Order: sequence, then structure tokens, then C-alpha cells
Amino acid sequence: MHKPHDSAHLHVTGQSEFVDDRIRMQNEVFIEVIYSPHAHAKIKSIDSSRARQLCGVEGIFFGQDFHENLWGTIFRDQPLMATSEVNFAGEVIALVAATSPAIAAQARKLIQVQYEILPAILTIQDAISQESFIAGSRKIERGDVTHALKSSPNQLQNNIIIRGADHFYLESNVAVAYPKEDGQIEIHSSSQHPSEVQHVVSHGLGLPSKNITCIVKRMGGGFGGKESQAAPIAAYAALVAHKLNRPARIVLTKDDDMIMTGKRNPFENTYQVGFDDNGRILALDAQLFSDGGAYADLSTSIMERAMLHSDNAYYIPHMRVVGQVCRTHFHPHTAFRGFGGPKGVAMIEKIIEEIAHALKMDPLDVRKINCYDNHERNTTHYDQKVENNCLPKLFSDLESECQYRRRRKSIDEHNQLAIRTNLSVLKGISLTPVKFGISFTTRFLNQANALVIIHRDGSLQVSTGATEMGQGVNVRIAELLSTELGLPRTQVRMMPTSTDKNANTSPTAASSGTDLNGAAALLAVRRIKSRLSALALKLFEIPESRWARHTAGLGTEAEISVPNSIETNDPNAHADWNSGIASFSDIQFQDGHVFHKDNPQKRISFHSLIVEAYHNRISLSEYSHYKFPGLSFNKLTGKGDAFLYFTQGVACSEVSIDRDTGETKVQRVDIIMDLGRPINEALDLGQVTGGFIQGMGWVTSEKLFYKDGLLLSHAPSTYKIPSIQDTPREFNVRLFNNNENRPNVRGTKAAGEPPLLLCISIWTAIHDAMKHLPNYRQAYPTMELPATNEEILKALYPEKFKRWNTP
Ligand code: MTE
Ligand code: QUE
Ligand code: MOS
Repeated sequence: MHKPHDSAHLHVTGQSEFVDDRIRMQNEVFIEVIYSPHAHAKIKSIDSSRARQLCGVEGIFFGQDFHENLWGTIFRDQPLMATSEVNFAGEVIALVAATSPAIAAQARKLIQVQYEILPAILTIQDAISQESFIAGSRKIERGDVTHALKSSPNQLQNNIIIRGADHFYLESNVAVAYPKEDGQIEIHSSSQHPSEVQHVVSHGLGLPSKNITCIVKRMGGGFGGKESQAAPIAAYAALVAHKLNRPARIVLTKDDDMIMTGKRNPFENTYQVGFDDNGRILALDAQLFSDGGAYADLSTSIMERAMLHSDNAYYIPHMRVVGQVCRTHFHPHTAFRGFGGPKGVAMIEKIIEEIAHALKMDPLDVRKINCYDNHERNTTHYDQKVENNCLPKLFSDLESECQYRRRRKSIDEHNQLAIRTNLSVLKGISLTPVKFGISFTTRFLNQANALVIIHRDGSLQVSTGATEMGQGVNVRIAELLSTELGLPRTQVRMMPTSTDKNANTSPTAASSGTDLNGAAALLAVRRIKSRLSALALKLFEIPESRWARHTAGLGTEAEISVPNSIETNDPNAHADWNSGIASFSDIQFQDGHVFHKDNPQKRISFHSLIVEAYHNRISLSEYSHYKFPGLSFNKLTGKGDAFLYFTQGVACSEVSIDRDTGETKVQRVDIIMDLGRPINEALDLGQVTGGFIQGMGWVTSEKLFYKDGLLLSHAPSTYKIPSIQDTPREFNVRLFNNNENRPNVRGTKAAGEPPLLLCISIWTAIHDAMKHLPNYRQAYPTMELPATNEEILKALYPEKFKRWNTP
């Protein structure tokens, strides 16, 4: 049974409340931003006198107005507003607050900033040659790579150029801040990380955290873009609210949001690979360089994940991967669905294609021969064992289900005919896997807490640190809890995320929202359930006339007392989530009733039990903390268990490309994903489909155009995200049946990011379509990622486009 998203009926009827839907207060002010159009410049002077004269302008604010003008999620290296020098186009210099959005917009135009333009670093290559880096270089290594490369029968070396992408969430960055009594501020933000907002505001304004509450009800999409970068936006609203003692609202336009905020990190990776005549990889030496932009943001963690995913699904006995984040003069790049994963995976999948091309093999055979197995070839280059590995089965299932071999043959025949007879359409097919590690690679982030309240009518309010961005984390947690208590999902209300209920939380990121917060909430519910079970056992022995609801007011009966919780508080005791709670498992919670499994006829309604619990002074609330067990990854050695488990999947994509226009059409996609035991299959299918299509945009049409570091493609008119017309003509998605994911809550697997990485199959299928062309019979086609129409034309007609260089 497919249960819809809990906000679905609200979204389609326009009733969902987003931050900017909050009713405006009478004395509220509206904030506009003033940012640099230059990538690197000295600020010589700022003249705001004309803006100040405008009627309705209530204040103009600068970096100096912050108590501490500094923030940064991992490294605190970024000013909230630039004061003397700007380091990227879109860097905020000033805020203007006015009584209406129109006046604020008018005032913004009147503020004059004089710049002295400085030379800017705008390519990874320039950053490397000038040694402009963020943090040090990192290395993960196994075996003797140098020797194994030298002794390999075949070797090749090449590089891959990967561009960024915009998150294109529908709701731009937004915040409203309310000043409250006694120096408190309440901030409503569209953020994946309310604790970070609280933290940044607290530092920025010099107020203790106890004075700052950040509330996140929902986002209109986040996709990683609101993990770190929502915080300074919220700090702007908080600053103005604090200074003027009036509510303050900031709502970025799409254009401002795209220009100001960071995107997926571009990468340029080089590699040397050694392999045998069967296509088996013997050694890989890879160097990863990313464009971090002007400040650190999350780029070092993103690089780490890229390094940890450079193996993707393949066992590589001797492997070295070195990573370095470059400091350029672009907006600080940030988390984006998949984090670093897609940049490692794109590289290794290109390598596989090149090996197949060199050996004249089908790339699928090269993939299968290198795939992790369940025997000896099942440890990663960072020494984590790939447990419960489904990849070989996923490969063989999809190969036969989508009739890969038959279609491969007919596509090859079509291409030969097309080249002989000069037909414009070429076809390509490619089948690629994903193995995505679930956990934050920074261990301390893998914790969550939850507050569960059962009210006297038997309905629940649940608060966790997870934020809802459309992915359905609220539904998943509500279903997890309602199933545990045998109640309909509608009996559980997920409350807005708020730092006054759930503190010290991690961002809702790394696909772990449900895994962490759902587990914490389930622990809380199980504690209450153990008390209720103990109570039920006693109630079964007592005639109903003596129950507390009739007697507690008079005090005629002795109170029933139960142990506070029969469960251990050690979350690691829950290493196996498939087993129920040990004690009281004889008491069943089903269909709104509670009964002993040996006597199902004798039932108490859940509601009655709650009423009895209340009248016997048994607590109906719990607060719980949970952490992933068993993580041992050591960043200094690059070794250990970095992940709780892996989400795996495979996709086969068929494309056609038009040799006259360079246009790609995705004709057919088949996906099988292993999501363990799904909590809500409909939601998971939505995540798989949506993630894949979002990735498809990145690998095909979404190209960011900059001029001197200023983004020119800052609206859908110039930045091409996939439309419904671009989706695969035939799209088959199915989930793989896997009951064995014991480490994770209820045996489920995270679905948020992993499916995005399957989009690489489209990029490799585009290459596949070209390989029959005379100029690509020897050399593998050279294209950047994304393979835009222009990029495809360039690869088709390299001579013609030799002098044609896009910015
Ligand atoms: N799905 C929707 N609809 N909107 C989003 O913003 N973000 C993705 C993914 N799916 C996103 C989404 C990203 S980047 C992550 S990390 C996960 O959802 C976060 O949520 P989860 O951990 O609850 O899966
Ligand atoms: C995946 C992620 C994140 C990550 C590591 C991952 C992420 C994130 C951080 C991070 C790291 C260090 C910090 C910090 C955050 O690491 O989203 O505050 O000090 O924020 O593998 O998604
Ligand atoms: Mo997702 S990129 O981890 O927010």
C-alpha cells in the first residue's frame, strides 16, 4: 500500500506553510543584499548616503555590525559580510532594511561601492600553479601502487573534467527573525541545519545559544545547498532584527540566490591505471583536485567522500588516491546530493569505459569482472569490508531484465548502419552501478536525538533534529513509530524542527536523516512501550472496575508502578534492529489495541492504556539519543570502517544523440535499487526517480556560464534543468528485496543521495554512442561532464570546433 507524503495534500492545495508564507508583522522590515559583482577586489569606498535618505529605509548594515564577523561549518574562515576585500562575485557587502520590499530594492540600487579589481583565480589549473589551496592534501592508499602499475600488462592514463551544478531548489534562501524579550531571537529559516543557524547567529551577534532558537518547519528543497549556506542568510535577518528590535525578513530572488550561493564542486581528476588482458584492474593511482571556491565551506569533507568513492563498485588491489581542494575566487562550493561521491564515481566509471575500449570489450564485462564479490575481493582501499554485498546479483538481474545483450547488439548494428549511410542519430547504452557509503565520514556527526510525547488522547507529537526538505523524513519517522505502536500513521504529528527541543543536532544530510533520527525516535518509543507493556500485563489481572480511571481520583486503589524502562540506554545495544525488544515482546501493539500474544481476545485499546498510564503517574514522554555503532575511520591513516553500510544499485541507460544538433534524448532507463526493507516504498521510488533525474541534469544540460567569475546563467532561461520532456521515454524502477541490512533501523537503507550517482550511466552511454565513429575507434571520446549539446558537437567535430572555446 502506497502512502503519500504527509505534505502532499497541502502542497497541491497551496496550504503548506513555507518561511515566506509567515504572516507579516506590522513593524516588520525587509532586507535586500548588496554584493560584489567582481570575483576579487578591494573595497575602496561604500557610499550609502543616498539610500539612507530614502523614506522607509530603516537601516544599512555592514560586516562591522556583527559582534564577530566570521563563520564556517568546518573551518571558521569566512566573513559573514566582506569588509575590506571581496573574494567572490556575489559576496555580500551590505544589507539594507526597509519598511517594504519595494523600498529595500530601490535603496539597494542607490548604494555605491567603489572597487579596485584584483587578479582572480578562476580555474583549478591556475590555483594549482599558484598553490592556492584550502587545507592540506589527503591520501588514501593500499598496496604497492607504483610497483603494481609498472608490472601491469596494460596501462593508460587520462583525466576527467567535471563541472559544477546549481541546486535549483524551488524555494530560494529565506529567513525571518523575531526579536523576543530579554535579548532573545527566534529565527525561522529554510535550513537543513538548524543547530548551525543557531550557532552562527550566536557567534555573529555575541549572544549565548540559550537566547537563540532556530525553527525549521520545511524547506522547498535543499539538496545540500542549505546545509551550511542557509546560516549566513539567517544571520542577516537576525542581525537586523537584533539591531532594530523589529522582525526582519530576507527573501532572496532566484537570480541573487544563484549568483551568491555555492554549487557542486567542480573537479579535475587525473589517473594512471594498470590492468590485465581480461580487463581486471591491478592498480590505480588517482589525483583529485576540486574547486572549493573562496572559502572552505564543506569542500574538505566533500573531497574526502570523493576519495572514498573512487572505487565505486570495484575491487582495486593496489590503489592510491590523493585529494586537494583548491582555493579560487568563486562562490564557496558546498554540499550537493551525493556530496563528493559522484566525482569519484564518474572518474572510475570513465576508467572502466576506457579499459573496455582499449581491450575491445563490452564495458559491462569489465564492470562485472572488477565488481566486489563476497569472498576475498571485498575490502575497500580504506580497509572496510563490504558486508552483505548485493552488487553481483544486481548486475546479473538488471542485465537480463533489461535485455542488455540483445539491445547492445542492435544498438551496435544501428550505429554501424548510421555511420555507413550517414544517418544523424547515433545510439548508446551503458549499465553502471553505485555503492554509496551511509554515514557522515566525520564520526561525531553520526548522532541524533528525539523527543516523543504521547498525549492523553493517544495521539503523538514527535520532535527530532531532522529537517523536512521534501524527501519525506517526517513520513518515514511517523511510519516507523506508528507501526511500532500499532497505530495509524495519522495519529503521529511530526513537529517543526526546533533547537529548543533538539539541540546539538547534525545537518539533515549524508542521506542519514531517517537512519539517525528515526532510530533515536524509535528508541524513545520503545522505552515508553516497555512501560506500557508492563502496565498492560498488570491490567490484564485486574477487573476493569478497579482501574485507575475509575479509582485514581478517590485514591481507593494502590497505584500500579512499572520499571522506568526495561531497556538499556546504550544505543549500541541496537546493533541489530531486526530483533524486537527483548522483554515484553509477548505484549503486542496492533490495530490500536494491546494484548498478550497467548490471549489476543483480551484486548485493551491503546487509548485506554494511555489513560491508565496517566492516572498511574507513568511517564508518557521520552527523550532519546542515538549514535551509529562501529565507525572506526581514522582520517590520518585513511583506514577503517567509514560507513555503517552501503546502499547499492544499478542503472542501464539508453540514449540517442543527434549528430546535427548534438541533442541527447534519454530513450530508456532501467534501475534496480537495494534499499533494504523500505519504510515507505512510494517515497523511496520518488527519491530514486527524482535523484536520478536531478543527476541527469548535471551530466547532460546544466552548464554554469561565468564571466570573470560572475555567474551569467542565473535563471531557468539560461540554466537548463531537466523538464518533463527530458525524462526517459521508458523508465523502469524497481526495488531489490533485501532483508539483511541488520545494522540500520528496521533493516531499511538510505535512499536520498545514492540514486543520483546512477546518472553517470547516461554520461557513459553518450560516449558509447560515439565509439563507432572513425575518430574514436582507437581513442575514447573526450568530453567534459556535463556532456551538453555543445560538448557533444565538439567531440563529434573536433576539427571544426578546435578554436571554439566556451567560457
Ligand atoms: N529530496 C527532496 N525532495 N528534496 C531535497 O532537498 N535532498 C537530498 C535527498 N533527497 C532532497 C531530497 C539530499 S542532498 C539528502 S542528503 C537527503 O535527501 C537528506 O534527507 P534524508 O537523510 O532524510 O534522506
Ligand atoms: C557526508 C556529509 C557531510 C560530511 C561528511 C560526509 C556533511 C557535513 C560534514 C561535516 C564535517 C566536519 C564538520 C562539520 C560537518 O561532513 O554534510 O561540521 O566539522 O556537514 O561523508 O554529507
Ligand atoms: Mo545532502 S548533499 O548530504 O544535504
